[in-house]
Amino acid sequence: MALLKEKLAQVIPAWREEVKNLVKEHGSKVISEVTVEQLYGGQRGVKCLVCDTSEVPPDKGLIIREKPIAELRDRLPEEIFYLLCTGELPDAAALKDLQAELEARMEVPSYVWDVLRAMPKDSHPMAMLNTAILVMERESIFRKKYNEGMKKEVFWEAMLEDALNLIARITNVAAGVYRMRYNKGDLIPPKKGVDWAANYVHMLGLPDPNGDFTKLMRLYLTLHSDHESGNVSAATTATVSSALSDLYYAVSAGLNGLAGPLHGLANQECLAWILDTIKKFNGVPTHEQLKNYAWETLNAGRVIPGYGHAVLRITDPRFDAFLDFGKKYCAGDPVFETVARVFEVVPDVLKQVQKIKDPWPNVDAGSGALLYHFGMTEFEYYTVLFSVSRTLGVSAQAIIARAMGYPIVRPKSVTTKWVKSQVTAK
Ligand code: CMX
Repeated sequence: MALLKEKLAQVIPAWREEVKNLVKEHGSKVISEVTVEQLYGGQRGVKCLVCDTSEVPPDKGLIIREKPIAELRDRLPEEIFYLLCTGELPDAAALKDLQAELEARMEVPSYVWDVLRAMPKDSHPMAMLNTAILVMERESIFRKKYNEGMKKEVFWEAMLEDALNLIARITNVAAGVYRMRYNKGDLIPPKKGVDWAANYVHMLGLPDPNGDFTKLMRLYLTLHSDHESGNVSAATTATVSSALSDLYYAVSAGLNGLAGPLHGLANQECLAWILDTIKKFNGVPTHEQLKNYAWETLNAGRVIPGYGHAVLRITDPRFDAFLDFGKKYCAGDPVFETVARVFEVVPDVLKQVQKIKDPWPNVDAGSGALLYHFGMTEFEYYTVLFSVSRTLGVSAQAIIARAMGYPIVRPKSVTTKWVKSQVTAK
């Protein structure tokens, strides 16, 4: 038995017991309320989901299994997956074992490439990625075993199988999307004996003479892996998977949400905004020019991409990690210098707009400039990278949800007429 599966088999019984007792002893206690404003405001702040893989306190940012993301910057993404699933970082043997599992599952069925080749040439890379995930649904172990009468107690084992297959192949698929969509030549097969992110870089085929792009990819895939479960991609994956739709259906659905401009697509829009400013001002803009351009954007009724957050009220620690990386590896690059200068100017502008609750940069504000620096200039593709990483988190969440036997998600909706009757009565 693979070591990750062995570890999960060890920890799951205690988690089940803990939640069973919690519900038994405190099942009727109130932990959150909903105001009318929240009801019509995207349910902000309503505590109605459980997520044990990570949490995002507004004043601290991402914490994975009680470890702040700043402490995990140098970890490999596959170590993060193990941490998300089990609550512990893997030891050397468990990491090696997980890497071997992924390596053994990396081959993408040839029909996936046939389907992608048949798509219109101008398809968005996210539509290509999500189509590829969906066509692989026929590979689902969960669906097969469910149809054979698998018991509920072992749902998680089949989910883990699907997750490992999907995670192993998604870098291969994503690299293939890149090479096909941007006419980069033949697909590059995966190689043996390298870590997950390094293999992705290898299959993308971009030059990486001193390994710095691989370092960025490891960081990128670690930082975007999880962000609790209320965001669009995670909540969607969890809802779809709660219907016992298998992981291919669930992850494809969640990543379709990530393709929205207010969520994962913001990273492509962010770099576009930065490049526009450089073009407009013929180089790295001055502080004054940036301030004026930020106001121009706001006055035109547009958002400044990469700034603001539904939960955070500080500079996103993931942005800090990218900024530090950029200072070390991309100093002097005008695109990176502009990102750094925007950070010096834009928060003060946004603070003056009363309705904006968070004037600080989120994860998307800096990542695009770093990818651009290493030659990945097709910014429509950036959300695919986010998706590859986020697959780690949403898959871990889905494995745990099935292990815990959580039921189908079905909150209650109400009509506006009912809301009116409630508030008038009160
Ligand atoms: N520029 C301009 N206006 C902004 C803004 C920004 N960066 N951030 C928030 N606002 C506006 C909102 O559009 C909203 O305006 P309306 O009331 O007119 O609709 C108002 O301020 C209040 O918004 P909020 O409560 O502060 O933020 P929300 O929780 O509604 O939205 C987010 C959060 C991320 C969608 C928003 O800040 C935004 O659109 N930012 C730019 C896009 C972006 O960077 N998205 C990536 C987020 C990371 C991710 O999830 O992937």
